[in-house]
Amino acid sequence: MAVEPNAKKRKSDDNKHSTEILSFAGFDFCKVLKNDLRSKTAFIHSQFEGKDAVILMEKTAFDANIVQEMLTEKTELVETLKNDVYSTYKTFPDKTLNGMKTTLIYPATKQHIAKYSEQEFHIVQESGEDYKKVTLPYVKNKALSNQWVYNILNKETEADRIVFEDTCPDSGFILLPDMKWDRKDMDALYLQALVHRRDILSLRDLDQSHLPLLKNILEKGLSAIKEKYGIPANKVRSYLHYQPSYYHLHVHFAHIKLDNPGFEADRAHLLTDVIENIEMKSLYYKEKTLVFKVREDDHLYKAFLEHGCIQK
Ligand code: G7M
Repeated sequence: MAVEPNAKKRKSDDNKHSTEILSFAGFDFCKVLKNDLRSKTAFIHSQFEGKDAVILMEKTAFDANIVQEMLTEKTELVETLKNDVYSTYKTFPDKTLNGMKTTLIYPATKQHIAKYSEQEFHIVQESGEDYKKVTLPYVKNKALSNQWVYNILNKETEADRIVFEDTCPDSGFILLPDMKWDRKDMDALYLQALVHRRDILSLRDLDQSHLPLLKNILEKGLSAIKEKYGIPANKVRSYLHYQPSYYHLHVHFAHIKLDNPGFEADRAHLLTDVIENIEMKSLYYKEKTLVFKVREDDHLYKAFLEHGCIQK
């Protein structure tokens, strides 16, 4: 891991709760949790000031606007193969053109470390009864904290990133870029709509009483994206995750070109389908058996095993 000299920290402007870390000085490497070759992301367990950290280092896509700047003497080439008209090179562009994206989770919990570790997944079929008996107690006791969501809703963090807000306490929401989006590459557009209501944990809680909320998010979310980024509704996927990582209702809005593992059939539920299913049957998501995949060392998997709800 690259470690810059001189640990420097400064108070972040838009986050009252934390300091901004300016280099990796002071971070102790523990282990590579996962090396994802497809997304070119390394997931690293580290420690800083005695507390666990998870670092996600991602090699980002090219910004078409700066490719031209790379074709100068500032980019060093080291030949690795030459054959007839073909040659390959290790390429070292100027560091201003060669940034990576880092996501730091600090202090990280054991669940964060487990979430980003390489491991086996299992398919679970969760009936409405299983949800009440197994999943709900897990959500209440073991799920990841929603504090980051509340910080956004309270305008304590990321306030300058808000793209749209409907302040209605029942059907309102905040729309803002997902942490994973660099906000530059429009083909990778990725936003989250976080509802103001704090009593809806997930898709499982939704019924006909929530239709105004869901329709509002769909309609105003898409029109805000069109207005701010010029991307029309027919280029945007809107969906919910089940299981989500965070149990506070939120809707994903992503460009259809975005290649994201979050679209898998055992996780993504299109918002338009959700609305229509509930319109046909109010208790659809309370009764339906929902299928999802779960990590082997997730507490939820262990809870399903203990209740004998997993087919092996
Ligand atoms: O799987 P689930 O539906 O719970 O997805 C949650 C989404 O929230 C993911 O796509 C995350 O990248 C995104 N996200 C998570 N955190 C902690 C943050 C955050 O602090 N800020 C923003 N803007 N997005 C986040």
